[in-house]
Amino acid sequence: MSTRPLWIRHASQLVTLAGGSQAPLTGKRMEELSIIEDGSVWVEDGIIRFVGTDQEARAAYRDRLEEAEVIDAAGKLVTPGLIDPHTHLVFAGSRENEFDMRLKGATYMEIMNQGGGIHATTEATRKASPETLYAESKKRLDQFLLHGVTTVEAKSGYGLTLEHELKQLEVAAELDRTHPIDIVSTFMGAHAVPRDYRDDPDRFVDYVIEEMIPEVARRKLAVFNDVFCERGVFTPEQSRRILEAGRAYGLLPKIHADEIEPYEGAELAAEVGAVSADHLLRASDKGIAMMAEAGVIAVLLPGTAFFLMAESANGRKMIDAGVPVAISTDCNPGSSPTVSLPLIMNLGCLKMGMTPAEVLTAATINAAHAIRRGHEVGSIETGKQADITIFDVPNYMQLQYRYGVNHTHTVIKAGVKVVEGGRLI
Ligand code: IZC
Ligand code: ZN
Repeated sequence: MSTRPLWIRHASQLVTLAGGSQAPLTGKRMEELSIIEDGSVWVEDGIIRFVGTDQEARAAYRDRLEEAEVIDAAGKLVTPGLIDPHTHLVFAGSRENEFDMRLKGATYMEIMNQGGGIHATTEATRKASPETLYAESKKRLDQFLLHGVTTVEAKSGYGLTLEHELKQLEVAAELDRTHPIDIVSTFMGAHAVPRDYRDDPDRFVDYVIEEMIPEVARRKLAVFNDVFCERGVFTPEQSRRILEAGRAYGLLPKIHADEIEPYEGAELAAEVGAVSADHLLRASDKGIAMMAEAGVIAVLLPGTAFFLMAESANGRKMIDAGVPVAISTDCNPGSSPTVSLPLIMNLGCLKMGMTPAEVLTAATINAAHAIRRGHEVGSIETGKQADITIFDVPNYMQLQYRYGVNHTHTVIKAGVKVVEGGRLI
């Protein structure tokens, strides 16, 4: 089916992020945004067909200019659609009571050990029907889209039984089919040890390995397999077993590593060849060096550190050590209940020592690689899917500088306009 071409014209800055489709950008290359002024993009059948200056586009499409629907991006910033590579999108309920408890001095882990935290969300998610979960999660997805995000990763991990993990993953699959945002699913049965397995966590690990992973893989409900490797949750040894078992079924490893305490999670990520290690607030220098060597992507979540009142991961040190860095909201009901990836990018600058150029790379092409989509999305290049966001600021630095405001103006998903003038269409 052929549709009318879409022609984005006169972008004040067209940030293409060209050249990173094969592998994530590292080191100094994270600042190479490949910017075109008075930029122009020609989109046809959902695919980017031409990228250049307005003058070049006019010459290339001389005979067809009248055919196209024009989007005037004068005075605006055009970037690849933002990509969020770490969310706990599908859940029920809310935990503002824990926010209040934490403000009075309780810690995240204390609340979890008393049956709150992930356990509270698990209880609410088990009780919720697929329809309720779908409706709640769709609201969040709409908000992601309104913030310029066109692809998200989504984890299970609030079911913690085969039945309820499958329910969460089925809802994510249904959202992927019906919502403009593309969803890449991660199985995270090892998100917490359920209360009824408290006295024998290894028995739960066996259950994840023997019953959950094979069924999730058989139903093709996930691309990745993730584990919360943290003191008091899953040990590095248990995490390794779970990640290796997943890999045997074709699920690629990801890991929640060194979030609350140093626990050699970064080292484990490198040893198992994880696609990404996420959080890394307390990662060791040795772990960071091992990740750089193994090419493990660091998915950094400064909103979580902010919301837990903890010190952020050292993004600067990781980039300087050669680790490819991506950035994400960690959208979840406990430690980061936000969908604003642009706000998280601002925290990347202020709390992790990254530059506005580096955080933009981290939220586009490197984020795409963190979910194995670097060949399809994450940059504005000929042949790639036309996922494009237009912000109402004249340059990429203002996106971070004028913080706390949603500057998203227009969002194009697979060549179709889905947000215009800051509203869903
Ligand atoms: O619901 O608390 N850290 N998992 C690991 C989370 C935060 C999500 C939650
Ligand atoms: Zn997480």
